[in-house]
This record gives sequence, C-alpha cells and structure tokens, in this order.
Amino acid sequence: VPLEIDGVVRWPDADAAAFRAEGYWADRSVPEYIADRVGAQPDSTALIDGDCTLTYRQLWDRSSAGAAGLTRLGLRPGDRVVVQLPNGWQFAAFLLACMRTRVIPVMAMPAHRRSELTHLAILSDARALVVADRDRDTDLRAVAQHVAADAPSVEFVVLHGELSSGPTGVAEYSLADCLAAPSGGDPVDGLPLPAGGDVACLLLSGGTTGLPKLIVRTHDDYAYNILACNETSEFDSDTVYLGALPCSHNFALACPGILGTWFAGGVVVLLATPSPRRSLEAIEAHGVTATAAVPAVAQAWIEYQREHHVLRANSLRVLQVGGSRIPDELAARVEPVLGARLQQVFGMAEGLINMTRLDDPADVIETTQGRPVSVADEVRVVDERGEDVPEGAPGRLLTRGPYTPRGYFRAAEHNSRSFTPDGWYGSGDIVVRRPDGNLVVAGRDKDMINRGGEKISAEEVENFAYQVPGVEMAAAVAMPDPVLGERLCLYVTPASGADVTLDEIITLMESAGVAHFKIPERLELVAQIPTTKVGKIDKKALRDDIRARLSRAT
Ligand code: J2J
Repeated sequence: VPLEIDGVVRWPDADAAAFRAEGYWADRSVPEYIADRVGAQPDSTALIDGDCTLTYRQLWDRSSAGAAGLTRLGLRPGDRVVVQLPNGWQFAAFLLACMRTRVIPVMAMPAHRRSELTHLAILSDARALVVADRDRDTDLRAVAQHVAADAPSVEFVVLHGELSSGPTGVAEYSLADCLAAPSGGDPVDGLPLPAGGDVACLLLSGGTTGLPKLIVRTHDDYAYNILACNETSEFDSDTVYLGALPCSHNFALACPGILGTWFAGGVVVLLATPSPRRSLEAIEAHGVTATAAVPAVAQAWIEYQREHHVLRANSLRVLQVGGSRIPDELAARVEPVLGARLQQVFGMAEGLINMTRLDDPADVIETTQGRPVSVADEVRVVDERGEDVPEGAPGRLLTRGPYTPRGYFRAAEHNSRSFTPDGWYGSGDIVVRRPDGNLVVAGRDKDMINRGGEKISAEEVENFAYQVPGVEMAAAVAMPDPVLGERLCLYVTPASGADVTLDEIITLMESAGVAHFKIPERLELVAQIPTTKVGKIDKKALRDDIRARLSRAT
C-alpha cells in the first residue's frame, strides 16, 4: 500500500486501473529493476566515477549502507530531503538509498543556490539538505546553513566533503558516514520495498511561475518512463552511458539516463561536467556507446573533435540532444563529426518524452524533435480555445499518459491553469505535428527563457528587478544567441531621474543567492515598455525589439 502524502495528485482510479491492466504500471519500484540486475550480473561493472569503479553488487551494497545510514539519521518513509550532489557514485548510492527507504529526494540542480534551495526546502517541507561542501569557489556549507535558518522544517545537513570546523546552526553529518557499511549484517534487509504507487522522487519543473514547482514521480510511472525510453534508445547490457549533464535532471537520470542503463545492465560513466576534452576522452577511454547533451554541449564537442580528433575508436553510437531546440545545421553535423547517430529528445520533467528513432530517415532526425516514446502517450495540438488544429498547423501541446502526472505537488491553484479538467497537461510549447507523427517545437507560449536548456522564469527575474530602487517596470525576455539559443535580456523603465544599472541588478540577485544562470546578461533602459490590448507586457514586441537591436549592432 503506497504511503499517502498530503499534496500528491494521483491519477483517477479508472486511469490507474487501465494503466495496470495494460501493463504500463507493473507495481514494481525503480530499485527493484536494478536489484534484478544485481541478482543476474553481480560482478559486472555498474559505474565508473574517476578512480572508483563499482560492480552491480557493490553499488547495491553502498545503497544498502546508505539506507541504513538514512535510518540512523532518523529519516522515515515519506520524509523529504533536498538533494544537491554533483555527478558521482555518492549521488547514485544515495539516490537508491532514498528510494529503497521511501525517503523522498527533491532533485535540486547543481547551479541552485540559497534562493532556490530555500524555496525547495519550504515547499517540500524537507527535514534535511544533502549537499556538497563546495562548488568551485562557493561554500555550500554556509549556503546550507542559511537555507536551514530560513526553512524551519530543516533539522540537519548531510555533507559530501568536509564538515564545517566551527559550530553550526543545525547539525552537520557526513555523507561518507551515511554511506559507510554499518557493522554487522544488513539492517535494511527487513525493509519493505516501495509500492508502485509510492513517490520515487520530486523533480523540478522548468519554472514558468516565480519559483520552480515540484513534480511527483511515482515508482509505477517513473519505472515505465525509464523502460519506454530504454526501448526507444535501444539500451541493453552492452550500453556504456556517459552521464556528463547533471544526473539530477530528468534527461540524464531517466530518459534513459543512468537509471535506464542500470535497468538494462549496462555501464554508467560519470563526469562532473560535460567539458569537451574530458567528455571525449571518457568516451574514448571507456568505449561509451550513448550519452546525452544539450545543444550547446553537442556543439562544443563537435568543435573539439574537429580540432583534436579525440574520438578514434568510434564506440559512440547514440548522441541524444535535447533540453532546447538544436538548430538544423548543427543537427546535420553530429553524425559526420562524432560518428554517432543523433537522437533528438523533446522531453519534460512533467512526463511526456518524445524522441526520434535511431533508424528514422535523416530528415526526421535532423529537423524534428521526434514522437512520444509510448503508444499510451496521448498528444493533442490545440488553439487558444482548446480546439484541435489541423495537422501541420502550429498549436499548443497538450498531453496525457501513464507517466505524465496530473498535477504538481501542493500547487492547487497553479494546477488549475496547467492542467485541463480532464487531466491534460499543457506544456506551454507551440508545436507542429507532421503527417508522420513527429513533432517540431516551433515556439513557446510560456513566459520562460530557455538558456541552452537551463530554464529561467521571467517572473522570477522580474520579481528581483523590482527590488532594485528606481525600477518602475521590468520585463525579462529571451534574446537570440548563436551558442545557447537564448540568453536573458532585461527591459526596465526607470523612475524619472533614476539611474538603474545592470551591475545593481546583478549585485542584488547575487546577494539574494540566485542561481547564476538566471542573472540578466543585458539591460535595456527604455522610456516605455509596450503593452498588449489587455494591458499585459507585450513580450513578443520586446523579443522583436531586442532581435532588431542586436542585428543592427553587428
Ligand atoms: C525544444 N525545446 C525543448 C527540445 C525540452 C529530456 C530532454 C529534455 C528535458 C527537459 C527532459 C526540447 N527542443 N528538444 O526532461 O527528459 C523544452 C520545452 C519543454 C521544456 C521541459 C528530458 N526539450 N524542451 O528539458 O523539464 O519547452 O525537461 O517543455 O527541464 O524544455 O524542460 P525540462
């Protein structure tokens, strides 16, 4: 019986029964699929993280130790913990430990800072934060203590790395201790395995509202997501997957990502960042067959390979690219330069995953974002009134299916806007469905900037801008960028006589502890911000304006 958690929106009983009857939901948890591989191939390599190589048995044992560690820390089934860890074996073992004990990980991104982590801790009512001691020159221990001070539910911090030397506000514990094998026996052996309906994790939405919302993924739906992606990406026990993007993100986690690789019995190679040299060297050294990138990363790899010819053995069979639209010209260069088939992925943490198929014709692979991975995915393309548009015409994407939840966690008001009464999720993407069923992402009907796959809510940035003295009106919009696709430009009308600078806005956002990628990269001071007939800020006019200004400048 799944634990009931207040604020989780479930599928209606009839849909859940149908998903079970049709076999999409198997009432098996994510770790159970991995346990199958541990049983079948205990001594094959599961994970390579620098000098640390773990077999399936060893990965499982570390997650058992972690499960015992979580229990020692007093965490119980249903408790939430905000997890922000770099790619590494500790992240993997801790994640599995959480899933096995039904402690719910809230999957923060590495770039998140005080502002986002505090919001996530409060929204999820988290009892603990699990973070690294530092990220390059940022002391995350200090960040975590600030978060704990502002989020009353947070009782302690678990640290990957060094503990603080002096006294701290809430207690700090070591992640290494938590993952260390307890002496004598395996105290988690008696733990009940999660039910299919139990919550596996809380993913973050690519924010369109002020701050990210939480997406509840249950074992039933997430395991199916992973299996369907495995089938579409053709992952099997020969797969060697490079996790170079942050594995806390749905793409590298479960589409098929590291979990898909372990479901299939393959090898996961982890890197902390997708640096071109280290990524290509890792592909070459470990015989990587598949990996995932955002378009800017794919472009950097292509350029590096052209100059340095790192890839010689040609082990890479599939390069998945998604998160933002890959330009057609770049798509056409993937296979000739990297020797790998491009697989476009248009996915969302809210569920629906579209992919091109490995044997699709070049035109589909290079110019479309693919089609749903499951026959049970329902997709509609509609106009403003919710009427289906004719095939080939652009419209808003609506979707429903066995791995697309029916509502965000504790967000009733927002849910009434993002979901139709009959359960369709509106992603805010404008798409064209071609006669062959493939989708092309043609635009967006949500107030978000997609900076090379990193999603920035315009509203969130505007809220910070309004805290700067002299800002009368603020509007954040996307400006075109050859590498990232989009960057953030802030339009401001200053109060009369006021002198607003980009530096002031940057300083304010930095001192508020906002993730760096959200900081505006250009400020346009204007006498007036255009509005629409109904009095809303005319973002389209502003996007056209900045595009014109940029092209005049070159
Ligand atoms: C255009 N826009 C895209 C694409 C996502 C795999 C891949 C990506 C994500 C992801 C993911 C796009 N072309 N190929 O979760 O499992 C934009 C859309 C979408 C939003 C979702 C995965 N691929 N997008 O990016 O939850 O606007 O998921 O609605 O972060 O990214 O963002 P997110």
